[in-house]
Amino acid sequence: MARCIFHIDLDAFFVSVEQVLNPKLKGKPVIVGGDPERRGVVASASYEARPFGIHAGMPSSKARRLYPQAIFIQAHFPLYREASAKFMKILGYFSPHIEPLGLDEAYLDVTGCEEPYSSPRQLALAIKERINKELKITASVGIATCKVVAKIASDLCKPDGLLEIAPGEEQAFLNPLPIAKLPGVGEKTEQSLKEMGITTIGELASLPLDMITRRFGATGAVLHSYARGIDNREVEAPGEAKSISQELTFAHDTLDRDFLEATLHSLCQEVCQELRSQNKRAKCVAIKLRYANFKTITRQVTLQEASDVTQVIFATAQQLLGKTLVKKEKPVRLIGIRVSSLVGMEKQLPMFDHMVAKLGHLDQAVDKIRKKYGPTAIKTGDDIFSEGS
Ligand code: DCP
Ligand code: CA
Repeated sequence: MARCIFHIDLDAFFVSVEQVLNPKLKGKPVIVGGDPERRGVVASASYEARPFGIHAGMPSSKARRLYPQAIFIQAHFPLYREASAKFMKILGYFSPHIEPLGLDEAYLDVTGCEEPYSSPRQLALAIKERINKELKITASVGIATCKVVAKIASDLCKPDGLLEIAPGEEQAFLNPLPIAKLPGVGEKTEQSLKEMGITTIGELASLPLDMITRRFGATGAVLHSYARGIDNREVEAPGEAKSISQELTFAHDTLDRDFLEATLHSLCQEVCQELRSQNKRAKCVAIKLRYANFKTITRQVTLQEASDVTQVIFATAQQLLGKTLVKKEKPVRLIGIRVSSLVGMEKQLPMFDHMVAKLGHLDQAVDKIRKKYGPTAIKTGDDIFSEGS
């Protein structure tokens, strides 16, 4: 299933916070930053000041030369931090998968979170509306199947914008854009690329990979895949574990479906026990199969609600396995399970499903006994089922 990633960025953030406190500043050329007399730099410029060439990072003295009538304000960081905390909290109502970038930007993975909205676009509008209502600040949202395209989209639709790049449209969207729009292309890389005759993202995408890696090394390979709209990075809070996985290579390749399921079950148990010991739940479940000819495939699905319940994770993995095996009748040499998009307990909604809650209590009891008496001390009904089948 294609992912649905939002990049949300508040417009002229420092300026917008100042305008909320002093509404007389609204609609005016406002510049927040260091003192022009003291070699300060511009931190944020209102959209009314930007046509004069004023932008963040420029010396304030230069900004004043370009636009003497502009209103200069010193930065008030505690106010911006307070607004930032409110912003991130709002995003948390819409998806547990938030990756903040600085104070006023974040990625949000909303795959499977659209409910009760009719589309990602409606969800994005609801987020924008909520930010506007609570913070009185406009935000711009880019929607795409990956982070890099979502980020470029939000940048292009500023201010107060919403730009959705449909799955499959990534390359066509990126092709005509100047390479400087690609995150990771700074002034130096832009210059080097221009020397190679590359000015657009499409031109970079169509170059052979080895030509780019010879010139820019591993960074070049990353930029090349971004230029093609390929970015597998997950949305994750900094410092959080990416995923938990277990896999097993068989002594003999097998086609035995029951044996594969039983193995998958025991791998799920190990992974879920690890999840619970880290106080985490997983939103994504993936299985991996390597066939006798070493061809390896993965299949992934996003759960409605994050879970650490063995039976829930196993049932999902089992379905993925079933779908995969229907299509391929080739002997399998390795099977694996990976859970990702991990969320902490504090971000969890209460468990509404009574049955799932009960299974969760059972897991906790089993964990306790296994911790005390070893992994084979207790068997649950589904263990016995796996063995017997
Ligand atoms: N910032 C800064 N110095 C910079 C760039 C940014 O102090 N060189 C601060 C001030 C900005 C905030 O970070 O308000 C967010 O940076 P952005 O690049 O997102 O800029 P803005 O939010 O001001 O404008 P935009 O509407 O383009 O997002
Ligand atoms: Ca911003």
